[in-house]
Amino acid sequence: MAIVYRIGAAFVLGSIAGLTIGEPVMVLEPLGDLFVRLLSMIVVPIIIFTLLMGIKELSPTSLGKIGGQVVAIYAVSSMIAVTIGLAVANLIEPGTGMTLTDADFEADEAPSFMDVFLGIVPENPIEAMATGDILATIFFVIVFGLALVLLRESTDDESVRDGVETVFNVAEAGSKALFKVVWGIMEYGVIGIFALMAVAFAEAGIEVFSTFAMLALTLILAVTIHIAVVYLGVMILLLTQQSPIAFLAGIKDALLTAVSISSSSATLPVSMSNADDNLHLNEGIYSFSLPLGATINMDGTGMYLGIVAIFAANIVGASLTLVEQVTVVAIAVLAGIGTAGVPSAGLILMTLVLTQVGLPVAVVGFIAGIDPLLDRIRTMTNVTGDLAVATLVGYWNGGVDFTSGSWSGETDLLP
Ligand code: DAS
Repeated sequence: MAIVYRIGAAFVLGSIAGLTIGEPVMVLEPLGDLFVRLLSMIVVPIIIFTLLMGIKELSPTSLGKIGGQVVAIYAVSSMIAVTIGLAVANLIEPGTGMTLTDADFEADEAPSFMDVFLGIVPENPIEAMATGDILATIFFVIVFGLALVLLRESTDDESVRDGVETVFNVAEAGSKALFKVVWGIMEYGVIGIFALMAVAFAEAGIEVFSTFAMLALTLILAVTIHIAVVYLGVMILLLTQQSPIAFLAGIKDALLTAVSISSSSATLPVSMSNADDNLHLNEGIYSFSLPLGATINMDGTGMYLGIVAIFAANIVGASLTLVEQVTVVAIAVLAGIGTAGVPSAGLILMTLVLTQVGLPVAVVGFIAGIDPLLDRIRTMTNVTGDLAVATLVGYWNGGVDFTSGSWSGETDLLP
């Protein structure tokens, strides 16, 4: 049986065990804690390797005007997505009325915005990685990666160019190896989630279901607003004067694939064929922007990270200051850049977001059980965003017409 169904079964059976057996299931608590620790273990290395992979694609020659447009729109739409997530979460307040008692949350004083801003630049990058300071780690890896790309383009020394390729090859092997580790962790997750759900329901009782329902509702509402307003309303209808219905119809294969496999990266071949056959976008545009988007553009994920930050704060009876919520936006956008579109990517990123704002990481294990369901919603949103941006950039660089299928523009991306 596919892992996603086994996790779903563990979620349900663990919940039932917690509700029916009660206190004795507390003995399982270490098994749940282990699952959370395993997820936390790979956050920093997975960010470093996948971010280097994403930057490798940003070669200055292709970066150019179009690349700059693509990256700029990805950044803006991700910030809007996380902000919508936080706004909807502040409205619905998921997680209120329930406490996660074993969350050892201590309300440390809120950092000032300047502390957070300056803190992005690490005094010691290795220490930042070792202490899990993700914003500083991402900042250093982006700077280092761009330096490698510029060195590769500018040097005449073959050995230096080979050296740069070696670094990127190590990053590629490392990210592929770590995604295998993710699968292994999710295999163990069946046991870990059973334990976490049993403990959660033994401690909190039946009202936990309403808590999960509120979390799912918050995500669905935020995603609907973002897709309807930002993608369909602004990008497709307003800016490219194309029919939003034709857009959705054109990308339905990619959306169904994304919902089924919960991986933007694995959906890429379908996204590209929809972009070519149905949206009639120029290959020079989509062959650059879609792979990049699958790696660095994860609006659904970023939005969810903002929602979970509010959810976690409510569960421990805390509230996030505006500075902390802005910090969450920065981390969610940067973290979304740093992780490839693979199943449970959002679950892994959740640990770093919560750690950075001092919220209990135990919440990750707690909601891991419903993550396979919420992951599908996030992935579908991520893929929709990638295709909407490819359409907009295609329109800006020569025109797009879903119906006629004629491409009128020229780009400098095609070799
Ligand atoms: N599954 C991720 C993706 O492929 C999304 C996530 O985990 O948030 O985009």
